[in-house]
Amino acid sequence: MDVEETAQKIEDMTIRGAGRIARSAAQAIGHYASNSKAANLAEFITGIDSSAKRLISTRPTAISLSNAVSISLRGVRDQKTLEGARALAISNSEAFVKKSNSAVERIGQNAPPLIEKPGIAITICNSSAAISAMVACYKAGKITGVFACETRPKRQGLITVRELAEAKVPVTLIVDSAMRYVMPKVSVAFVGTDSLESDGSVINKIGTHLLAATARDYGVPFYACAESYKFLPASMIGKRVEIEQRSVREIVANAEVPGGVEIFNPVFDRVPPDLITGIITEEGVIAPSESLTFIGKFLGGI
Ligand code: RI2
Repeated sequence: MDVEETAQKIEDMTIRGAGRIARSAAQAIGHYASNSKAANLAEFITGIDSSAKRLISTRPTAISLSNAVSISLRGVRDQKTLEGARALAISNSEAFVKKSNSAVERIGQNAPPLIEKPGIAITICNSSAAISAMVACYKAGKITGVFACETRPKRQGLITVRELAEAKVPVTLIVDSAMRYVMPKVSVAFVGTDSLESDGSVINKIGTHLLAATARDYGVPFYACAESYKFLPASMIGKRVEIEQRSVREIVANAEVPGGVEIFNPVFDRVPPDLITGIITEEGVIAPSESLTFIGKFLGGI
């Protein structure tokens, strides 16, 4: 799929989920590199730079997107020939997609040993990394089922229940505001991650902070599942992840509220590190306080 089509599909959320967005962006860079009709290296670099800019502009919160683009462009500008630059962009983007897919699988493998006493899990939104963890835990006999929050306004919880049911994991759909009601029955929370900051804060779908605070109130361990490329390297120098606000039409249709009523639709929130038991990455499980060291070790050069 070319850059513009990919960008539009990310914007309208036909392509969604931080990992999927990242893989699609990397593939779009690969597509540009394979199909570019640039006459020389300079033209190729100009084109790939504007492709990168277009892709990164689509959604601000998922740092996986800009990291995927940076990783796909690694070393490309230093190439001396057009063909060298083309080949490197293609191989970088292919390697990113491969690594990303295997990261999701490895996150799943890292989850079951964390659970001592089998019980019910809870999740919010739809995360391929959290699903991987929950399916692996179920197969290992470490969870007996899942409460899936509906996740207003886009209701990605419906995708989660479908995916868990397909994997034969018993799942119960709840509205978001029922999370506290069911929490006494819950043993563990697994959520996905859009981005992470160096202090160990996790940015994920709106409602995730509420879920983490509720889990803490009931002594339920709270795990964020995150591929290593979801950390924001610039957070080491104080940059914070921007929280995306989307159209209010995702919440209500035009005629549903009187004119003059303001509607606010922030789609992510930030979970502070003290509410997070652990971050499950493909490189192992870390405490939020280890995030800074983790970024230095695995994201050097972005
Ligand atoms: P994976 C999603 O964002 C959700 O917030 C989900 O938890 C997160 O991406 C990570 O998903 P959105 O695109 O990368 O639905 O684990 O706004 O699939």
